[in-house]
Parts: sequence; structure tokens; C-alpha cells
Amino acid sequence: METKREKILDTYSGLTFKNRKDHVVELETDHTPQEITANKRSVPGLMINRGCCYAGCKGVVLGPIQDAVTLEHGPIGCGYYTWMTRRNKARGINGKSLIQYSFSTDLQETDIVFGGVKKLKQAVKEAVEIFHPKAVFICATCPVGLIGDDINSVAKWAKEEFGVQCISFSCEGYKGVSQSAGHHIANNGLMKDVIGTGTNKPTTPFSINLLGEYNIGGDAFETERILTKIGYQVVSKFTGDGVYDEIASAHLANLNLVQCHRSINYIAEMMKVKYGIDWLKVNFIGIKETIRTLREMAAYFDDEGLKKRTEEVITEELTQIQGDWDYYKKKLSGKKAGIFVGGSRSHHYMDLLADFGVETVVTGYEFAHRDDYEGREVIPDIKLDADTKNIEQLSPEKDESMYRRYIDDDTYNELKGKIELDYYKGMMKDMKKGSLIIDDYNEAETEDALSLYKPDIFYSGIKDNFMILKSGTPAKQMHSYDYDGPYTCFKGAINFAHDTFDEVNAPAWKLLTPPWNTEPTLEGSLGNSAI
Ligand code: CFM
Ligand code: HCA
Repeated sequence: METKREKILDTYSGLTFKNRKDHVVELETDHTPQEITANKRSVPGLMINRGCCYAGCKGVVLGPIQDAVTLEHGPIGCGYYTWMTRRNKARGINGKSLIQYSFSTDLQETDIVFGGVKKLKQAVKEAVEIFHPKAVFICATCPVGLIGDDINSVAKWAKEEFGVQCISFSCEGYKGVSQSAGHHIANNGLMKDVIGTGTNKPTTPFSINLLGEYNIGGDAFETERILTKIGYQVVSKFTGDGVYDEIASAHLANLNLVQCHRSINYIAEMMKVKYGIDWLKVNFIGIKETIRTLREMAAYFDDEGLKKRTEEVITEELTQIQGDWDYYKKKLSGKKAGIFVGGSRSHHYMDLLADFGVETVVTGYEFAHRDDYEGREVIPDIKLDADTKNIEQLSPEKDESMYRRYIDDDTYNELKGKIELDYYKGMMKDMKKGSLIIDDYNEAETEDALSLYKPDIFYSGIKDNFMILKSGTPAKQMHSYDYDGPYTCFKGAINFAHDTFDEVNAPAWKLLTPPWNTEPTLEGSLGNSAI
């Protein structure tokens, strides 16, 4: 009998089939990874959900830093697209946050012909004079790379002229195959020119950096509330609610917490080599995952007082939500979900859904790499292609003056097998036999997955959201959370369950009939026979 995976792939002919077949995996065994092809060029013509390198660098990693001007050098559309659509929030410093502004050089056709450097210099000057930022990040868009504007020398000039930190990022949209390349470029820039330059020394040994947390819908606020309540000092956040000087001082913390593995693992790895700081793969999305994370952090710091406080806070928070947790578990248990987002989030939300008895039957990432699916142990087997080699690979060395280890080698080795230290297991190990995983999913595959798996709810992106809603399937947009959040830790999990419950039970769904209930999904003929 044809498997569901084969049914999805059957739509394709020749070369497209050959390309897509290795991006679609149906798990043959519970909790056992299978090889998947990822981080490759998309097939032209397929309606995919990915964004570009510039979006990953400017929009995702650098954009949320609230006291820096992130200046888009390019046409206004690229500036507009990355302007607050992501709902990354910031507290503001003395009532001021620059993230509500969109800074752009607004390149026109004449600039493309005659060059845009003059305009860029003027834009930097205006931004510095009007906003007095801590730094200016110049981010290149596609045309800038094509016409060859020298953004590096403009950054150098601005530093000398205004005495302000100015860093250029060659993150032209076409570099790499997706946002992922932009994450890497932004990580490199922060590592080279920012981290290690600050002097905010933490006042407690329980000092951490929160890496890969972008504060969508206020997620970081809730996580920070819990961490502070336990007694941790959050030295810096990368980069939701991010502050330049704090990021510059990140090397002074004792542990890096990695929430979104995909977008920030480069910094975590490089800081380990250069400064000796270990990283822990955490997940504050999901009640059980938050508890696991807090206990693993306490195990790392190995302090009796901290362990006791961790358990107290867990009990306190659980007591407050237990009634709601039981209620929503009863209401949602047994439901099936589909989740497709860009990177790490698909895995994180699978864990949160499991807290409420909801199984994720079909999922995938837009642009994650094999390690996000299969676990970091596959990294040595990943062959780097030309698209990846095009992105600078930094090889930092041990900084003799700043390198320090918080725990000794014996403790490290003992902890290594027990907690997710310097390691990420990937999503597949949390999935059951028969689950479908699609890499760089497209509209046709999403439609097929909907009709084959009939999820009760689908967590989607912006572009595919409406197509899913029109199919009569409740859908929630998981990039910006629509208008909701925070979804982190204990209270956030209840917010999420509440919103999911509302979505699934909205009366609107009863008024819609999915097309595949009344008409065949495929019609046509092959040779002389109808299909
Ligand atoms: Fe990390 Fe993100 Fe994600 Fe991501 Fe993104 Fe995002 Fe995302 Mo949209 S950093 S990989 S590049 S968790 S913007 S906050 S929601 S695709 S799953
Ligand atoms: C981005 C940002 C995005 C877009 C979401 C989408 C976000 O990658 O440029 O298009 O579905 O979270 O806002 O991922």
C-alpha cells in the first residue's frame, strides 16, 4: 500500500520528485531519527515559506537590539518587511527603544546606476545625529551586493567620523539558501566586534546569557521573570529586548542558555572555544520542558540553595496553573496537530502540545539544518555545499586573558551524558512512528498533509496561514503568535492552551467544508487512463 509520504511525493514528476523525495521523511520507528535532506536550495516554482539571508540577519538576529540602529541599505520594501512584523518586544531604555523605527536608505533606480554609498553615508550621519545609538549595523540587501557598494569602508568611515560603533553585514538576500545564512552572518559580526568588549561584570555566580530568545509576544519577559525569581542574573539576551552593552559583556557570564538552536548555535560554539563558557540547550516552551530546563540549570551550577529555590519556584508556579492545566488537558487531549515554522520553534511547540495531550503528526522546518532534525551528532557527516561555503566560517581561538571554565573537566564529563550540555538532540527523537516530517515544505505538500493527516489544528507561517484557514482547518500563526503571547514557562503555556482551545472551538469551522470532502484532490489523465 502506498504510504502517506509516497502519496505526497506522487504529485511530482521527474526532477522535482528527485529533489523533494529526500526532504520528506515518514518515521519508521518511534523516537528514532532518519536522515533528511535540509539546508539546500528550494525548487524554483514551488510556493515555499522561506525568507532570505537579509531577513535572517537584519530582521531576526540584529533587529531586536533596542539601542542600535539597524540600517537597511536597499529598497524600501526590504526595510518595511522587517519592520515590527515579528512582534519582538523591547522594554526600552529610559523610555527609548529604536526598534519601532525602520531605518532605510530607500535606494532608487538612479542609486542602482550611480551607486548608493553617498546616500548610505548620509543615512548613517542622520541616524547618529538624531538618535544617538550605541551602534549602527549596516545591513546589505540584494542590489547592494550586485552593484558592489563598499559598505565595509562606510562602516570604517563612520567609526572615525562619529566615534560610534558601526558594523557592516554583507547579508545580501541571495546569499545562502534562506534566513539561516543571515543568522550565521549576524552571529559572526556580533562575535567579532561586540562580544568581549563590554565590562558589565555579573554580581552573582549564577549568571547566564539567554541566547536565541527573540521576545516574540513578550516570551523573554516571562522567562526572565522566572529566572530572576530563582536567583539567576541575566547578563544578556540575544537578542529579544537586547541591549548593546549587555551583549558586549556576554563573555562575563558563567553559562549560555540556547533556546533557538538554529539561529544562535554559532555564537554558543564560538564562545565555548574562545571564552570557555559551556552552553545548555534549554526550552522554556512547555511546562515539562521548563521544569527539565530549570533542573538542568541547577544541576550545572550545583548549589544546594539554588536547587532548593528552583524546586520552590517550580512548585509555586505549578500551584498557580494546575487547575488550568488540568482543564485544558481535558479539553485538548487526543487532538492532532500540524506545525510548520522556520526553525527551532516547530520542535519547541511539539513539546508544549504534548503537555496537553496533543500529538504532532506532521511537522517540519523551513530552513533548519539536519542537526535540528536528527541531533548534533550528525554534524560531522554533513557535507558543506557551495552555498554554505559562501558564508564565512570563523575559527576563533582561545582568548588566554579571558578564558575560564566554570566547572572542572570531571564534573563536565559527568554532566555531559545527563543534561543537554553543548548538545542538541533535534526534533525526531521526540516523535512517534508514522509521523511525517517535511523540510522546506511548500503549499502543495501542506495541502496534501492537511487532507491526509486531518490535524485538528495547524500552527503555520504567515504565507500559508490563509490557505490552511480556507481548507476549514483551525490555524494559528506561530511566528508572531497573531496578537497573543507570551507562551513561555508556566503561565505562558496556559495562555497558549487557552488560545488553542479558542481556535479549535471557534464556531466558524463548522461553516466551512474542506474541498477534499466533496471533490477529489487530483484530477487528470495519464496516457489513456483517468486518475
Ligand atoms: Fe529561531 Fe525564531 Fe525560529 Fe528563527 Fe524565524 Fe522567528 Fe521562526 Mo519566524 S529565530 S528559527 S528565523 S525560533 S522569525 S523568532 S518565528 S521563522 S521558528
Ligand atoms: C522572517 C520573519 C518571519 C516571517 C514569517 C513568515 C517571522 O523570516 O523574515 O513569513 O511566515 O517570524 O516574522 O519568520
